[in-house]
Amino acid sequence: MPTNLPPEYFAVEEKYKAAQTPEEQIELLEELISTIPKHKGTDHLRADLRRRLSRMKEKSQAQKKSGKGSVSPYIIDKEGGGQVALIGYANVGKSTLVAELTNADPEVSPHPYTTWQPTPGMMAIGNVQVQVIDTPPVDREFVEPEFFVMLRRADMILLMVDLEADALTQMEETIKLLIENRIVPLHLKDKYELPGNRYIPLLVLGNKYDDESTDENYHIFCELMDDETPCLPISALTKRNIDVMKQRIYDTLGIMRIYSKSPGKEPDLTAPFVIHKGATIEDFALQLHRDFYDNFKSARVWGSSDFDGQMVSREYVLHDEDVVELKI
Ligand SMILES: Nc1nc2c(ncn2[C@@H]2O[C@H](COP(=O)(O)OP(=O)(O)OP(=O)(O)O)[C@@H](O)[C@H]2O)c(=O)[nH]1
Ligand SMILES: [Mg+2]
Repeated sequence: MPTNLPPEYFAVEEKYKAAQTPEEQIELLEELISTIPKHKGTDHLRADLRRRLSRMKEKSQAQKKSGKGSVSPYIIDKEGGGQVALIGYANVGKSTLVAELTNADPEVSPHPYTTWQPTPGMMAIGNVQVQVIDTPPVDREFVEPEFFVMLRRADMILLMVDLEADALTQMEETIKLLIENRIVPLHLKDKYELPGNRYIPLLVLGNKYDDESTDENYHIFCELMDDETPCLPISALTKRNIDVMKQRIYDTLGIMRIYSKSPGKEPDLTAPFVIHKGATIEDFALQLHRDFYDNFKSARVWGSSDFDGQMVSREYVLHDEDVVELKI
């Protein structure tokens, strides 16, 4: 037991010991963890308590399975052009990336096991907003079952590894854990094809690739890993390669931007509609409004293939950044 715990710790600990219901215990245990100062001497204590907390939550969830209960923080409504879950071992830099690139403000700390609830934030890729979820560390011992429920719903997984640590083990162990939970990275689909599996695009991010002095770490990682796994070195801290990362995410999500135009007016190029690649005029009309879908008489397109206001059919397949005018 570290000796430098603050008095609040002991006060909350007393209450925790006296708690009567599992809900009360969970709440007080969360409070207890928040009273512990973060430094090397408390890493073990915090990890132990988190483990206990996650077991208690798991138990209480199993009891509540009949239906009722509070809404899980792992059920996150999708927003924007896609939902991307950022996962990885403790301390690799997940929260740093989310704090730097989105409107969310998760806690960052040099000590492991800082994040213990998922936090979504919106990240701009050009004029498209994409949702990125910061998540608690992947750790076999206390990952919550709902973590995998969240991942199944996501459109893409970013698996962050720490190039300054054992990045290969981090990557292999995490992928193993995903597959055990029937979440298969898309590039491994042929190897693990089974009914009930969820196949999802995955990009490995080798973080802490701050400057040239860290290049060697990435070269070593690349030599050890296979050629199939999509991978990109980045630095959440110095933002090295962040634009490349954004482009990779955009391409992987399989989305495109379509601008809507009213007859006789200019389109608003700052506010695209985001739609899946391969979408037709009809799909776009449906996304705008059911009334458009039911009633539009003609459509004109500017943009792709030098189109300059040509009339197109309902089945016309749109391209990224097309401008569309629907006439009712
Ligand atoms: N050098 C370097 N340090 C980084 C980088 N990204 C994050 N860090 C540092 O790594 C430590 C951990 O960062 P966090 O963002 O809290 O890591 P995390 O993955 O969210 O950790 P958990 O919440 O414990 O899972 C902090 O000290 C960060 O400043 C990076 O790109 N380069
Ligand atoms: Mg974190």
